[in-house]
Amino acid sequence: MGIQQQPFRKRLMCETTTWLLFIFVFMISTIRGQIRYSVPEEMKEGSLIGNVAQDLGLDLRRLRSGRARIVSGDTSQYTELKADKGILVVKERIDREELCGDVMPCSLSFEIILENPIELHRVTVEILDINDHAPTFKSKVIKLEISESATVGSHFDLESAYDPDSGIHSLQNYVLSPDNNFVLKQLSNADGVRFAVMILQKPLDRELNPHLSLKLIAVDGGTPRRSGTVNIDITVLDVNDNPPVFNQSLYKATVAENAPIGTYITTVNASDADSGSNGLVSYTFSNVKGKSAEKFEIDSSSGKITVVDNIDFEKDKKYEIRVIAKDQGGLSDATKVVVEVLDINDNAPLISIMSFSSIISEDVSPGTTIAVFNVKDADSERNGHITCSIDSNLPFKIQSSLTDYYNLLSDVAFDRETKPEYNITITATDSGSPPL
Ligand SMILES: *[C@@H]1O[C@H](CO)[C@@H](O)[C@H](O)[C@H]1NC(C)=O
Ligand SMILES: *[C@@H]1O[C@H](CO)[C@@H](O)[C@H](O)[C@H]1NC(C)=O
Ligand SMILES: [Ca+2]
Ligand SMILES: [Ca+2]
Ligand SMILES: [Ca+2]
Repeated sequence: MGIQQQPFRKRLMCETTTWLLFIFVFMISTIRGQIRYSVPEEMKEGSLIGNVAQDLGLDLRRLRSGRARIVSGDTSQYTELKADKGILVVKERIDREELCGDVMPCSLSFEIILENPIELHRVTVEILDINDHAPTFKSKVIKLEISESATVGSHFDLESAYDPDSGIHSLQNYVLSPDNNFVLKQLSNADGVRFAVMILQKPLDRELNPHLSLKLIAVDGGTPRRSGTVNIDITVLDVNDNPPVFNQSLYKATVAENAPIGTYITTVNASDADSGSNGLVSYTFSNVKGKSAEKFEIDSSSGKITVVDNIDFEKDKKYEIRVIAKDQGGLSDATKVVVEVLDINDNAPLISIMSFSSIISEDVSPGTTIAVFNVKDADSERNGHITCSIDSNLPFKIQSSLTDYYNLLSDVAFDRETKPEYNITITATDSGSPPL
């Protein structure tokens, strides 16, 4: 045969096919008999392995007289020969995983010796695997941090599970749940250990889902199947993929002229869906100089707009301000704030005499123009609507001519001898409240 005898392992004897073949050939020539049994692992102490007496064709008396016993004691702890009954039983719990690990098939070999005359019988007990282990992961949770900009097809290596059982009872498959964003790719390395890689198939969006919670389940092929689970906690890292957005494209406000400095106008508001500095918005006016920018001020963090200079309706009736919101990553949005100035009655009418004949002849006919005057009021509407009057006892009247122009006319015939002189006061009044 040319095969050298292998040294027995210290505690366990797990043979290769070649070794079995060797034993077989060896036994034909030197050993009287050999028997083989198959038992599952984890059998109770005292469980029957086989009827040795019967299988070897020996009677119980011969066993007794030959003081039959097990030799090659390295694995003798597991089995016991009950010579009185001629049976072989389990003496101590047999754990296939401990005995053989990955080696298949797993068996115990020993000899039964009888004396007077000496007889040697080889017994091989094959230990069959049972599915007494579930696949397990070392960690309870796998934590991953993945940028929301990760491209489809990106790979994420996952911890593999371990199931010490053999063959079909060992790890067969991985399942990922839920599988919306990722799919699993299952691979085996050279020594047959199965592992899984998670592949991004649908882009992540931190604004939609900042945290994903998945389960990786490892399953064996037993009946019933056993499984082990590890949680996969994914933190989606932000990138600046959202600009700030104003909640209104136009903000309208009013302000009374002469409003004191610090008067509140309005608050603009832009939101940014990103987190941290990518979502931190600051507000500025688009133009730093110019009438609008100098009359108002914006709080860069709150968007609150207030008055910082005197507002005069007579100079500007409306302001239009462009406001820019910018995040720390440089993305921006713009909006328009229209501030309408409300007039208040802060201007009195102003009378100017354009022409005046201070001396008139007593025989002028009634309706002769004595003076032409102009009244101006810088306010608008009612605040600038003028009425002119004179003392009603005087023999004069006022007639409006062109816009803002008035004529002072004689109303009756004069008589110098009765009254040589009149002192006339013209009063111009606007319609504001209070009137000026
Ligand atoms: C900005 O507007 C949004 C919705 O329009 C609102 O939820 C948020 O509270 C506002 N922010 C401030 C500071 O008022
Ligand atoms: C926009 O935000 C401002 C300031 O927070 C708020 O007063 C206003 O109601 C918001 N407008 C809309 C349309 O939500
Ligand atoms: Ca198993
Ligand atoms: Ca097992
Ligand atoms: Ca942003």
